[in-house]
Amino acid sequence: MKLIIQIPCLNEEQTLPVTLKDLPKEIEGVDIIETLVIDDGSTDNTIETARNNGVNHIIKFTNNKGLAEAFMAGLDASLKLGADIVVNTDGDNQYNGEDIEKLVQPIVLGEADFVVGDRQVNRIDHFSGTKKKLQVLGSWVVKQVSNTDVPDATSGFRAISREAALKMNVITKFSYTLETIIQAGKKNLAVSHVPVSTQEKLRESRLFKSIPSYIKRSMLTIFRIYLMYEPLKTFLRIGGIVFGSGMLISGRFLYFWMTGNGGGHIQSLILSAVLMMIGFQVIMIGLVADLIGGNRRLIEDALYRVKKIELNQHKGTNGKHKQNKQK
Ligand SMILES: Nc1nc2c(ncn2[C@@H]2O[C@H](COP(=O)(O)OP(=O)(O)O)[C@@H](O)[C@H]2O)c(=O)[nH]1
Ligand SMILES: [Mg+2]
Repeated sequence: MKLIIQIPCLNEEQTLPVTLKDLPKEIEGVDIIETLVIDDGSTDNTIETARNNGVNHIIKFTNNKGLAEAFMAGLDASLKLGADIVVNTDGDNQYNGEDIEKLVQPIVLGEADFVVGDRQVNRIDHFSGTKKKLQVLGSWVVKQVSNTDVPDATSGFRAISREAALKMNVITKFSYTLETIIQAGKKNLAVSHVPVSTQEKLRESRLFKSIPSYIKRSMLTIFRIYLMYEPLKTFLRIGGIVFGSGMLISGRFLYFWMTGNGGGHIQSLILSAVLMMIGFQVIMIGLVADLIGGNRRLIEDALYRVKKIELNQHKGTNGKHKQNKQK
């Protein structure tokens, strides 16, 4: 069993050495542990630092592409390197390397495909009251829309099985954390969580810039991903409410009309017709979105199979390289 620990980094030369030093050298049930740093266009010496501290694999982006893209590039490279499990951790030593053993256990034992490290946010001293409340609320929303019971949705400390990594397709730019959980839930992967400890804060968070922007981006991500997986339900509800209101107003008009007081209610009749038309359109959009959703599932399945073929071929060429070298 091969484990690759991936660390997305943006200017982490100060904190990367401590992070790397804390990573476990051996774990029960795992034969090989390797490290992978994804450098997202850092302007400091992150790459040299990674090299000097014995990182096995480095991916370098020429410019800053954002955390979600770095995360996906890491998963892709880990699959090509033959990882059976991928662990994602942060370059600022927020998470405790020792906990990686706990994090991968459910996957090693074949009990889970996707394990999230639960920081027990309320216990973190350096999080402000507002940040704690926001994280708890965010996690609650993610729980509702994803049908999972992950208590700490924004935790970047995760273990992912090879199978789950093959199925992940992150499309939002902001952060992979919420999207991957919703996807894992909607794709029926075995999602699990374990309590983990956090370390002393070494620097300010770069993702949590301001509260309003954080809320806006998170809500937008959750809404988009939910809509992608449940378009019919969402549009049926919205359309149903609008159409229903129109029907009620129509009913009221009919009542007046039948009791001989139909005159003077034309305005409400127009309103009711408009509402019913809009409601009907929204329901129609839901049907179209549902058809597109069906298509997406087919595309995702094709992508999954293509990735598998690609990885098999990759394994073949890698083997050949090795043989050539031996000659
Ligand atoms: N690839 C990439 N990584 C980033 C970016 N911003 C932050 N990170 C990395 O994401 C991880 C978490 O970032 P951090 O600022 O500690 O946010 P926190 O999770 O709120 O503490 C660290 O390993 C950072 O190096 C970015 O723009 N691109
Ligand atoms: Mg941090």
